[in-house]
Amino acid sequence: GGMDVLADLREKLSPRGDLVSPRGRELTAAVFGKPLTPVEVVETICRDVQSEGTAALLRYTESLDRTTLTGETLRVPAADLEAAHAGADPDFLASVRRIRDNIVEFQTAIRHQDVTIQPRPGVRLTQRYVPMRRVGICVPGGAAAYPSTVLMTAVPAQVAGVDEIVVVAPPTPFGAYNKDMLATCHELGITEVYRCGGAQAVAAMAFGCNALPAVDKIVGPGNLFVALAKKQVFGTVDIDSFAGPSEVIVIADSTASPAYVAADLLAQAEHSPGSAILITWDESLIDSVRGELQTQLAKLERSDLTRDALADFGALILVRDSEQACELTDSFAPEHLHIETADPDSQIARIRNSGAAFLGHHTPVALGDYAAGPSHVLPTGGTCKWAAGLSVNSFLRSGSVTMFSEEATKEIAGDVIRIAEKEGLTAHARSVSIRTDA
Ligand code: HSO
Ligand code: ZN
Repeated sequence: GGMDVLADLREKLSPRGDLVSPRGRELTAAVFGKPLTPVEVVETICRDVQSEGTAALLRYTESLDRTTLTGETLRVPAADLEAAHAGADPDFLASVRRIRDNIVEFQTAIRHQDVTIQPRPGVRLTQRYVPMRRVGICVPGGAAAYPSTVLMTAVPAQVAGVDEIVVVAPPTPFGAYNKDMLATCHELGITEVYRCGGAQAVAAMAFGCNALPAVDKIVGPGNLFVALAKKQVFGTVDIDSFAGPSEVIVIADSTASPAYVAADLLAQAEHSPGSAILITWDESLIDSVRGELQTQLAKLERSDLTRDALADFGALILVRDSEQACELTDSFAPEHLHIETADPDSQIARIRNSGAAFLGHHTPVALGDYAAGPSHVLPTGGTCKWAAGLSVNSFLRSGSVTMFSEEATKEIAGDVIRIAEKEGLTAHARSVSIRTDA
């Protein structure tokens, strides 16, 4: 049944599973002189970077990323950022600016505002939201270049009012040497970009070193090593969610276009690894989507990678009705949910768990990936049951502010003293009575 298929997929997609390529395993075995599990690799790297700082960061960049850098060349020079921007396609930069405006508009609207109440005369209670001072953004650079990730992480941080934004990207053509990514950084006014990735970059940002001063929070996607490293340093710094492969569930009915649905599934599988699941109660849609997948796959640029991802992490699931589709979706708790039905509002109302939802036949997930306004950094692996997608509010820390007048303190004193005495904390009681006992 659909439930079992989804449970199997969840297991396979879990970042605890072995998602390291054979090449990756060989490389780490060579670097560490013995085969280590991904968790052991990450623990070792974090420990070394914490104790040796810049030297370990550069050493791992050399052995794992095959790039020799120094404390100076680790950071992308301002001239390179300017040159990338000057040489960028003007239409690309215009898109970047329009997208930035979309993100700013949405993130500004949802930004938490300070709340103050005066429940009684002389009592003022505030919850205030303070931006973090310095945050680090991981931009991937393995399988594809992601200027969109710079937009979807840095702009929410800027709207929050973060002072210093650091970008790290692995020293690869898709990463720190990618002109579009660098041009995007420059367009957004980001000046601190470092050529490092993997667990070593996460460890450096968490513990800080001469070449890369520590941040308060680390966000952004990455491979399994980045994800495990973020988990490892949580507590030293804050992190966003623990990101695994990207996922979509498409719920569709007979009003859906098989060609659209297939295109939406392929867009997710293209992330490779990416998981793409169709749930429908229309049997004929399963067949027509299967046919469309074959036709469209043949024409794709990344057709082999995408076909493999579909084979490993794809599913077409037939259910009884809309009700069952919603139940299954809720239990899987997908990162992305796309509802291509006659009345998507009726389904979304019955689904609690999804990182981001896209409603209707004209709202492909790619709109959200690139341009709509909500961030595309979302909780994967079923973690949207308790985690939220990245937003401006991810970069704010809340704190309370309390102020009582003398009168108001006298009014509440009896309750405080009574409870303090029950707890045996007489100094607490005394700190109140010293003010109120005439
Ligand atoms: N779907 C990815 C984001 C992305 N797609 C970036 C294309 N570029 C995770 O939400
Ligand atoms: Zn995507």
